[in-house]
This record gives sequence, C-alpha cells and structure tokens, in this order.
Amino acid sequence: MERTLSIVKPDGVRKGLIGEVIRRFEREGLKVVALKMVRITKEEAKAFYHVHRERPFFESLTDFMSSGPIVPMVIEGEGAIGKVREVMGATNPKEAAPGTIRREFADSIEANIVHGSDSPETARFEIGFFFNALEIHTRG
Ligand code: 3AN
Repeated sequence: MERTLSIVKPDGVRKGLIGEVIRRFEREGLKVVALKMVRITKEEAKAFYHVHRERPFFESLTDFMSSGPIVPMVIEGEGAIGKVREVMGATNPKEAAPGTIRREFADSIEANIVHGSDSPETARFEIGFFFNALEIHTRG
C-alpha cells in the first residue's frame, strides 16, 4: 500500500472541482484517508515548494498557491503515487493526455488544478507538511 499527497489547488477550488477530483481518484480504487481545507501563507507555500526555489516560476507559483483555500488530501492505494499522476495528467495541460484532469480543466502550466507527489520521499515530506498521524485514517 502506498500513500501520496494530492492538493486541489486554488483554481480547482474556485472552479468548483473538489468533488470532481476526488471522484476521479475514487473511481480508480484509491482511498481518501485524510482531507482538509486550508489557506496557506506565501511563506508556507515557499516551504512546501522549496525544491523549486531556484526555478524562475517560484515567486509566481507560491503567490498562486497562497491566493485562496486549497484542499490537501492523503490518497492511499496500490501504486497510489503513479495512479494519481496518471489521473492528473502532465504538468502542462496542453501536453496532458485526453481525459485527464489537467487536460479537461486546467488553464495553464501554473494554474493546473491539482498537485500529486512525485516520489515516495516527496510524498512523506508533503503528507507530513499538512497532516499529523492522528489525522490519517487508515482503513482495514
Ligand atoms: P507536477 O505538479 O506536475 O509534479 P512540478 O512538480 O514540476 O509539476 O511543478 C510544481 C508546480 O509548479 C506545477 N504543478 C505547476 O503549478 C508549477 N510549474 C511547473 N513548471 C512550471 C512552469 N514552467 N511555469 C510555471 N509554473 C510551473
């Protein structure tokens, strides 16, 4: 069993896509084991995306991620990291496969509706960023 962190980003929340994103994960047999709605500060967004701190889009990305409420969630299932990324589609919606969330709903490479951890190490860091052990509800 693998766990990953997904986030419905501010644009996804604004567009009313929280349920749509969750439905697509659940349709793949993935389980939501933790969920909340929060608004993070610019400083918190910088900490979350610290691996991108040297990238030209860092300022804009962290402004965007702190621009409104977001819905982080822990998703559990076999191969959850890869499955979530498949359902999301490529970072750039123009390159995302038909039928993926980003292809269908995203406006740009930055405002791309949804986030998903890209490796087990990243998933551990990102889950711990938003949730403590008591907030994660492992199913039997
Ligand atoms: P992904 O979310 O597909 O794993 P990453 O981890 O490479 O993509 O990038 C993190 C976030 O940074 C993306 N979700 C997107 O919002 C933003 N981003 C990535 N590349 C660019 C870019 N070239 N220009 C603007 N924003 C970008």
